Amino acid sequence: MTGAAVPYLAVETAAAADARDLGQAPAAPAPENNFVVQATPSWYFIQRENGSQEMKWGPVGYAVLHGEHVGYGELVPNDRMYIHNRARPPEIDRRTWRLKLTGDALTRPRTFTYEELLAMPSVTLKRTIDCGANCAAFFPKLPPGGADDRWLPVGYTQWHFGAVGAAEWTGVRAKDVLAAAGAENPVDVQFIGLDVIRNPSLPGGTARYSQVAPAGKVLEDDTLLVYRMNGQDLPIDHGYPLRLLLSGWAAVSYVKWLGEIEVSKHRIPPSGLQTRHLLTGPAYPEPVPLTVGPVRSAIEHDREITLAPGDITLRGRAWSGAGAIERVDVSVERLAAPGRWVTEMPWRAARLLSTPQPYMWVRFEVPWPGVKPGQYRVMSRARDKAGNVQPRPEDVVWNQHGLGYNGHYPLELIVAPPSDMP
Ligand SMILES: Nc1nc2c(c(=O)[nH]1)N[C@H]1C(S)=C(S)[C@@H](COP(=O)(O)O)O[C@H]1N2
Ligand SMILES: [Mo]
Repeated sequence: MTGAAVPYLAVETAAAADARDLGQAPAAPAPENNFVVQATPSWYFIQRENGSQEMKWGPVGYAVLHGEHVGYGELVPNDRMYIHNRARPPEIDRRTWRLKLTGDALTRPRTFTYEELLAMPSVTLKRTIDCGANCAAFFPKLPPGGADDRWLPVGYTQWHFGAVGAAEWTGVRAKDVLAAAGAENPVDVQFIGLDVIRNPSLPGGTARYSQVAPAGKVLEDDTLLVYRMNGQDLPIDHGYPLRLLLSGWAAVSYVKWLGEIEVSKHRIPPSGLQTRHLLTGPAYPEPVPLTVGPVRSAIEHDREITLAPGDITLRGRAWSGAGAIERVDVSVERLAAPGRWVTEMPWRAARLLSTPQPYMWVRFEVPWPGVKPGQYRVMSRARDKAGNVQPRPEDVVWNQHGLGYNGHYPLELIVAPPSDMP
């Protein structure tokens, strides 16, 4: 390690750092990681698949920032935010880039330059961003009750708790942009990205990433077209130069690298990849779009980490697409015999570390005193102000695309004395 020479160490992969130490040029990204542009060091990210970089929760509670060991504040630094890309981000020059406004609900269809958007009134909001498929790995791989082969799971990213983050977003109101193009009685709005996704199951083999949202949601005051994240230009992997932010909705609809917005007087039926973002399965007679993000929470530790015995403080964060968090409870089980978990600490109210804000995660902590060596699992269960509570894992409703899992799934931790090995 070069220590003091690298004040903010997250921007290098281990391989790049090795190459630099050896005086070599950094290597090109490996083909299995070519859907992401920035460095994603393995001490801050887990690569679930190409383009799917999960945020590790350990560094959220305890990370090296500016050379000091501290947790993240309420916002995740840009270079630590999870990434979900279906293709390599398009190369965009914002001097020639245009946002096209099209569709039969516009009386003045037009384009916007980057500067024109920047000149419009700007809004800055703190918002959690949570992948609709976050926690998908915790779904049983078959629907409860049967191996009906119509409902075998299709492939989806096996996220654990870390397809989530929070940032301060700056942009223009979508409604101002629609008004400047003369929108009249819009019904549905389609947001189309400039990335081209290749998948043999798509008609023609390719599609642009796009999502449809009802005009009612798009015209809300906190629906933004975002160009800044935590005060900086949107990073390439997060949608440079412009992305959508639909406050409270699952991030699958926050289209990145926006190129076109189609404003329609009619319903726009889901097409292409959009059909994978619907809730389908035995519990859904008709496919249902995933809109509002579920209430979820996570503990600020990586899986199966070893903690020292003694007094432990469990910390975590809870969030909901339906608004603000109301309370969080935490419980702990201990492995008493192989396969047999017993209650170690019954559900106990956690202390919220700030006043919960709508659509922002809130930090919580709970003391866990006098912990003895053993194998434990910790669960956090959040409730939002709308009354939604995280269900028991066995009560989560299965769906074929692995969306919306929010059971209070356990995180396994080991408590053991420090090793006396040299
Ligand atoms: N154009 C485009 N937009 C996209 C995606 C994508 O693959 N292409 N992924 C979506 C999904 S599923 C998620 S969870 C969020 C991830 O945003 P982030 O990578 O900035 O965290 O972007 C959404 N917007
Ligand atoms: Mo996602």
